[in-house]
Amino acid sequence: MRVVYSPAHLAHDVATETVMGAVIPANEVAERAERIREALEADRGFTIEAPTEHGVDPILAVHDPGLVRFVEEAWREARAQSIHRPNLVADTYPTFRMFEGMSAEFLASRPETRNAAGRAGWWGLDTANPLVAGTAGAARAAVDVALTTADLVLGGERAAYGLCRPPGHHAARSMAGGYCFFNNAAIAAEALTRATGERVAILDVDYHHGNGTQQIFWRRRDVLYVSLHADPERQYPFFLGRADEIGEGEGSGANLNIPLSAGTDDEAYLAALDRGLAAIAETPGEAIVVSLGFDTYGHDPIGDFALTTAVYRECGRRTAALGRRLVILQEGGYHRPSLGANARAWLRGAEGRPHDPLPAAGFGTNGSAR
Ligand code: Q9C
Ligand code: ZN
Repeated sequence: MRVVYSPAHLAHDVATETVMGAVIPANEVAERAERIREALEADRGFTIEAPTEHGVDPILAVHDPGLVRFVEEAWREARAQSIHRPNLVADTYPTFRMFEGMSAEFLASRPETRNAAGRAGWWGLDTANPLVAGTAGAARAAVDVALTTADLVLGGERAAYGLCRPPGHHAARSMAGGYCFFNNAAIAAEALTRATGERVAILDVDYHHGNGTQQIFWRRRDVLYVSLHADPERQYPFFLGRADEIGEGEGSGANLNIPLSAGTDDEAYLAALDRGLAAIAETPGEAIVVSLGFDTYGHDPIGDFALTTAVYRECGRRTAALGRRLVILQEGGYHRPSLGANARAWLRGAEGRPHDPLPAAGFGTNGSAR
């Protein structure tokens, strides 16, 4: 399988994040993508190539120009305002309750704040996406990785994999969040539907609900969004991801959320995946964008599912068995020692190759069976 990767992600070198106010070592780190790259490089069935530049237009096709400007300018602006922190992270967010009773007209007349910390709050969802000097370049490269992967599939590949970092599925049209800046999968899906004139499905198997992707395509019938994720009742992003969110207007029925319980194991997960795949099979169109996360793994530090490495091969196999073309893009997954084996298992499954774990990959007892 052809794999698209850019070393530009290394400059998004975040060191810390916060959990309910407490500073912890960052989960979304460069080592994640490097582990996956190394595992795929060690397998002769994968070839790694660089992305080509696609410019800003495909980003503006799904994102507000203000968000794009914010990501590109924020670091320089913070320095110019004598903010010399290691990360730019907001601490003040404009909850809609702040504006209760104020008209849409009045709110539209409010100027965007020029303060860098204020802007980070305006364009952000949460404190989990620190912005650093290299973030803008990395986020742009991740989009190029996604679009180049889509190009490979448009050019005839049955499946291709884009090693995107930072991830994207929490980023909405006008909002960054959850380690995400630009929504790589949404940008790729938009490019695919424009290029083919056909409907596109997005299958989101990251542990978290892809609130950004859902928001972007909420009223759209030409992009079907199907997501398996931890029930937002107990997990980030808390305010979206419930089963009764089906889309609105033209998009009514083109959004399928499958929330899952803590402890979800291989069997329960495969049953849920079959439901998601059945919904895709009912919708016409040739391309599927897969938002692939491994935070569903049993040892993931921020997830609570119980999946094994072996089941990722079966997930890849069942997804490919739909017979459609797959643009597979990396989202989350934070148990670094297992990431390489898990990605390799999923991608080999998607190619119909046997599960054959790398020896001494350094991961635990979970999932090296067979
Ligand atoms: N600071 C993805 O998997 N909340 N994003 C974590 C700890 C945010 C996960 C709380 C989790 C975002 C792409
Ligand atoms: Zn996730």
